[in-house]
Amino acid sequence: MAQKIYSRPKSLMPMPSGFCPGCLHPLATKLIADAIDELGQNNNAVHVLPVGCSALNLMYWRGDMLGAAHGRAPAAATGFKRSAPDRLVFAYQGDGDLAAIGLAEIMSAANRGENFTVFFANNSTYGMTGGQMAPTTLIGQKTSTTKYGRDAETTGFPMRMCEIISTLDAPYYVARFALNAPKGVNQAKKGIKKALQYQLEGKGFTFVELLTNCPTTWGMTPLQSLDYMETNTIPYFIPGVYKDKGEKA
Ligand SMILES: Cc1ncc(C[n+]2csc(CCOP(=O)(O)OP(=O)(O)O)c2C)c(N)n1
Ligand code: SF4
Ligand SMILES: [Mg+2]
Repeated sequence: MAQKIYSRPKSLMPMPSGFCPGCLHPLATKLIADAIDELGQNNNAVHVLPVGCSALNLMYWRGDMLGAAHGRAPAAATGFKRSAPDRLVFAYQGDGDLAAIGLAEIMSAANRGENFTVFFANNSTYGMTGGQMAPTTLIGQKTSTTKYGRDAETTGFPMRMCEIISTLDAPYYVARFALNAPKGVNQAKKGIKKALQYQLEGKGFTFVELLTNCPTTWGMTPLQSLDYMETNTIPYFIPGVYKDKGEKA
């Protein structure tokens, strides 16, 4: 007898995807939507949209959304959450958005311990605008603005946002997961749900980095991009839970 093994999360609309083939943004979005369903929050969640490919969720998200200017999602989320503390508020930002133009906003919101959740899709490039170097671009990674590979002498080193944010006193939960293989996807699913649960309990700022890809601007097939993540991205951006105040040491 046929058995149903998959259902579309309630928070996602029945639309064909506009993301490039093999992009991990839709998987990240689905994991967030699954967690929101499991927590029974699909009518209560507010998705703060940034600028970048993650903002394509504008077409797929069924629930309430709030648009923010480039990098300003944590500031917009702060205002919304403070005025409507019972809503489940999350921002879903790319690395150009969060670690470049929005660096001050994410650091300040984390440092204040604002009670919302930030999901950070780190694909080590500015995907939407054509694959320019981001603060998270790896040393040696070729982008449209680092034709010979990123060079630390002229552009510095890739920023590790989980490590930086976890040094602050206020954040309650800080973790990084890689979405290129099933093990990391399963861990991410649990971490995403945990972060949202902590927010519902009023614990404060929660931050989940999701290592993703951009096969289109990386100039790779989807499978090559997953291998690139395994051999290049993951050794530098080491997955793990960097802070969890709910777990006693
Ligand atoms: C104020 C402002 N500056 C620049 C841009 C152009 N812009 C649009 S998306 C983007 C980069 C997004 O990169 P990232 O946040 O890493 O998201 P990705 O597309 O890689 O998921 C930039 C610079 C803009 N829309 N607004
Ligand atoms: S440009 Fe990159 S990040 Fe944007 S949808 Fe395509 S593969 Fe995904
Ligand atoms: Mg990016």
